[in-house]
Amino acid sequence: MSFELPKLNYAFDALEPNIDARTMEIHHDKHHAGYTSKLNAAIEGTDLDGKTIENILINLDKSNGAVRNNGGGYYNHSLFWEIMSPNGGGAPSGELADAITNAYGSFEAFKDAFSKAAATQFGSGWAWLCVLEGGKVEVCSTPNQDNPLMPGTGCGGTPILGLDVWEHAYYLNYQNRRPDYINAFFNVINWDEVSTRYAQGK
Ligand code: MN3
Repeated sequence: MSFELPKLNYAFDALEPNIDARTMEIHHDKHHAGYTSKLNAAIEGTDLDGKTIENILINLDKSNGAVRNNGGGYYNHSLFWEIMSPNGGGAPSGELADAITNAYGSFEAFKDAFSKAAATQFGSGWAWLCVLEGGKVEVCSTPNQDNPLMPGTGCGGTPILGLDVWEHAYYLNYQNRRPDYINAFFNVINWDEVSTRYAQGK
């Protein structure tokens, strides 16, 4: 059994002007496809073959660079496409909104904390919102293709929102203006999907 590149639920240009079509096409069809095929090559014939991606990452041997980088890349991008939508933006409601308010005081304060985590992740990496057991939420960031499912990242819980801050995610349209890309990301967040993941993960 091997992993398959998931299809996007929307067209490459559907997130414009926040994320441009060319970036989406290269990011999905080249970068994510590359992580997928390299992950499959790395696990073929090993005892990881046939396991779920979550199981592989939770039990990861971090010295296995091929599985760490490509398994992380496979999982992170699969999440990333789903938590964005052409009909996204705004703010969450219900129990996720309550959890964010409990942790950060307000949605705006959460947005500041998440944006800061994304802006200050040095080099390539990801910013995350995670749900911990009991329903508490927490912002963190990881380098490269690491993610909070992996052991010993300093991030805990289950990721329910993630933002790719590798330059390949924004450079064509935003060049060095990472903060503008982060701000635009908030216009396309699919809070219904994030809320579903919160309910499943808490
Ligand atoms: Mn990427």
